[in-house]
Amino acid sequence: MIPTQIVVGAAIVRGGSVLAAQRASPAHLRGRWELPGGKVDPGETDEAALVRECHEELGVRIRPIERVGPDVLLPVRPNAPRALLRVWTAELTTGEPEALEHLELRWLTADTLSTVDWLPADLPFLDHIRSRLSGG
Ligand code: DCM
Repeated sequence: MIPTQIVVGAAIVRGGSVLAAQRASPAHLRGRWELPGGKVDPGETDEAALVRECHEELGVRIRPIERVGPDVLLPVRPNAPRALLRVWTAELTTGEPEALEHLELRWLTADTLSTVDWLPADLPFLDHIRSRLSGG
């Protein structure tokens, strides 16, 4: 059986905003926006991967709060395993996010959440995130 690669994303919420990050690479994703995160390593829990990826990409410590939305199938790439995106809301515990691996970071409110060009796999999570930003 071919294993499924799990990819995790963090909806880091502060006040009424969520942090969006603009990808630098690979070339076909450059300029698109995502919830920061990445691949879960073998033997690693989803939450540990979320904490590790946010430290590597943003230089901060976060605390995952709760899973939001479904498992979303990532677009299939040639010769790549099936991959699913899972998202958690999270809060910052230490540090101020820096774009260590991204082109730009932006704090988006419920009203501005749809103003950036999100990766397609992140789109199904936006309504869940918006309702939390609106206090729902
Ligand atoms: N990915 C995504 N949305 C996210 C995070 C990642 O669609 N919020 C995708 C982009 C890559 C794959 O998952 O195709 C692995 O991400 P990374 O390259 O960051 O490890």
